[in-house]
Amino acid sequence: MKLNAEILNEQNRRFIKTHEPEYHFLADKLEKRGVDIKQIIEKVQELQVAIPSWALGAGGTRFGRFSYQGEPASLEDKISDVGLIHALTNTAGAISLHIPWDVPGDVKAIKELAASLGIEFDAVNSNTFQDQPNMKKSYRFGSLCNTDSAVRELAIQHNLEVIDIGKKLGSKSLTVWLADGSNFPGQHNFQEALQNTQDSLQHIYKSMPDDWKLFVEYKPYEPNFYSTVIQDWGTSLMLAEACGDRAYTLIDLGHHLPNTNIEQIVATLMMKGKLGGFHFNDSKYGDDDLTVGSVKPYSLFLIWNELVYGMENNSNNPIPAWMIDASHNIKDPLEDLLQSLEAIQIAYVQALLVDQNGLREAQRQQDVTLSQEILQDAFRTDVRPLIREARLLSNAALEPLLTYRALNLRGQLIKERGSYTVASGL
Ligand code: AOS
Ligand code: ZN
Ligand code: ZN
Ligand code: ZN
Repeated sequence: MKLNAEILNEQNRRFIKTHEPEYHFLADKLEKRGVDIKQIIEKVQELQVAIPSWALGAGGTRFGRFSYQGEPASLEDKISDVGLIHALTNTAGAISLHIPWDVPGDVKAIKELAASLGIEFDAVNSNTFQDQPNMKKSYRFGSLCNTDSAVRELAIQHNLEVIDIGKKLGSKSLTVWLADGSNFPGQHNFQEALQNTQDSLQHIYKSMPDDWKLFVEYKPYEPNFYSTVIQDWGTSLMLAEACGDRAYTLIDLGHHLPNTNIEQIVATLMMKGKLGGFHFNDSKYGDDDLTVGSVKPYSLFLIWNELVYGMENNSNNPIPAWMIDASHNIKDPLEDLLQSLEAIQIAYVQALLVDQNGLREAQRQQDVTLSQEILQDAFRTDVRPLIREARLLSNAALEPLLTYRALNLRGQLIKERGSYTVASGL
């Protein structure tokens, strides 16, 4: 199923009367303050967030999984789902694959399908946290960190295969997230586990093409509950530095202990030019992988504020590779992703509205109250009309979620794919 401009235009007609006055009211107000609306709209149109292949089906917990009707059953289905989200929002122009969940059969056909929908292949993800059928050795006690060199070699070779698949598709980066760690004190020699991991990552890094980036993701706990080899941004940064210039830290918002100041981590890494990848989600307790902005929208704004500052001031840092890393158990996964994309855009635009000069001046004057006011003024602006306008100008949907429902897109997917589907991979 494919959406075209005609279908979307017809839907947009229903909302245009409400949109226009709301947009002009906001645009006038901001322009009077000296905000360059055109530039902000362009930035919104440029922002593209990759969708991970595993977010397109309903996820689950260790207690069970409730499948969602009409889920994608193949890589082709997953790409066309991302195509739908991208047509509605003009913000999801990339997909991030997980190997071996998404090994492409006919590479040429897959590439053509993606290109026809305006979808690029973002970072490829390796998987050494699950054993695959017929493996000679097991990852039970870790992969790149394992005390057994044969297991480490197996995990390294897997990463090289993932790079090969990515090369064929046109990906330019590899994301490594390791489940490696220990469940009980004494299980690991911490130094040996870290050293093995570093050696293995260096091997993988050296095997990447010259124009590729390596993203090293950290996470404090889970699936291991006593120690995790790459537990925090410091460890990730250390490993990235040990690998080389094209190795970077990847921040996943859910990978922090409660109340960690993530925006400060963003600032620190960008100052060093080492923030390469970014996984959006939200959480209350741990790696909950909930809809972006659903629990802590002000934190999301403060994080974007540092991202915007870094993009404007740290030319040594590449523009991070944006991805949503969420996985929902009970909602329609496509609706969940539409909500996440909107939340990302809202926080981004609010951060773009921060009066940077005023803030720097207030900071110099040690005016704590004014500094806080400047941030909160931006955060409390309802920027949705601006985002709608950006979508309208890109021939996308003024109201993606309402349009998705009005067109009964889930119903059509169920008709095509059937009611009792289980997304491939997970
Ligand atoms: C795991 O917790 C990490 O967030 C990974 O980035 C990702 O979710 C995983 O590779 C998919 O299973
Ligand atoms: Zn992640
Ligand atoms: Zn995670
Ligand atoms: Zn997560």
